[in-house]
Parts: sequence; structure tokens; C-alpha cells
Amino acid sequence: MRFLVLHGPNLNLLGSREPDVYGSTSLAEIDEQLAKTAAEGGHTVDTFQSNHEGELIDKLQTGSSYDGVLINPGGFTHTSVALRDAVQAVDVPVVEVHLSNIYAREEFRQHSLISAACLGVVSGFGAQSYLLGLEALIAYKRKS
Ligand code: CA2
Repeated sequence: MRFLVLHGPNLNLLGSREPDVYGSTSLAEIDEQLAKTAAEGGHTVDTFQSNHEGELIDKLQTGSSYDGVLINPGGFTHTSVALRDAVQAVDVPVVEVHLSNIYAREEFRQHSLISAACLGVVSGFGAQSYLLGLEALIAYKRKS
């Protein structure tokens, strides 16, 4: 199976700043770990990071050509109706992931506009959130 992984704004900075909140793993390392986890099951991942809402939406609109989508919408989690609409429009399962536990943070981060359009959410396990999300997506697709 093929999966699309989308990383939202500022996630390109991972590993370089705020390691206490987001960990010290770089985005390239997360992408490598995702590719390795996928390959173990004979699957592949295409990964994409953007700081621009429209670029993420354009990429999401290609999501139907994959078996599933993993997305960390970054700060757009809490603000973007347009990204939520794009997630809703994709006809494959989408899993939302967060490095931090958004429910244990500032009030404005405790609500996601994206979650209700997703199959499920993994939040708070650092880089591991991505791997857990991918594993959940693969397991769900195997059953369906
Ligand atoms: O916990 C997550 O994964 C977030 O999606 C990360 C977003 C934040 O706005 C969400 O509320 C939760 C922020 C990503 C910014 O990443 C940085 C990494 C290093 C240095 C600065 C920002």
C-alpha cells in the first residue's frame, strides 16, 4: 500500500528549536523512520512538508490516489476550516497526529478543527505519534 504523509507549518524546524516541547528528532529523521516502518510491511510513504495552507490543500487533494493519509496539520489544526474541508473531501482514511499532547497545552490548542474529519488522532508521543498513526492506518486498511 501507499501512504501520503503531510507535515504542516514550522515542522521543518523540528530538532533545531523547542526540543522540550517537540523533541530532538528532525523531520528528515521522522520521514526516514516512517519509510522504514512502511517498508517492513511492504508499503511506501510519500512525505511532504509545507508552511503554506494552499500547498497542503493541493497535496491533500491528491490523497485519493493513496491508500491513506497521515497528517500533522501543525498550527492549522486549530484555525483552518479550509484544511478541514480538504480532509473531509478525501475519500481515503486520514489519521491526524501531533508530537505534543494538544489537550495538555494552552487552551487555544485544545481544539482541533481537523479531528472530526479523521479516522482517528494520535497526540502526545513525540515522533512516535507518527509511527503509531501509520501503524493504525495500515492495520485499519488491512481489515477493511
Ligand atoms: O504537537 C504538534 O505536533 C503540533 O501540531 C505542533 C504545532 C502546534 O502549533 C500544534 O498546536 C501542535 C507546531 C509545530 C511547530 O514546530 C516547531 C518545531 C520546532 C521549533 C518550533 C516549532
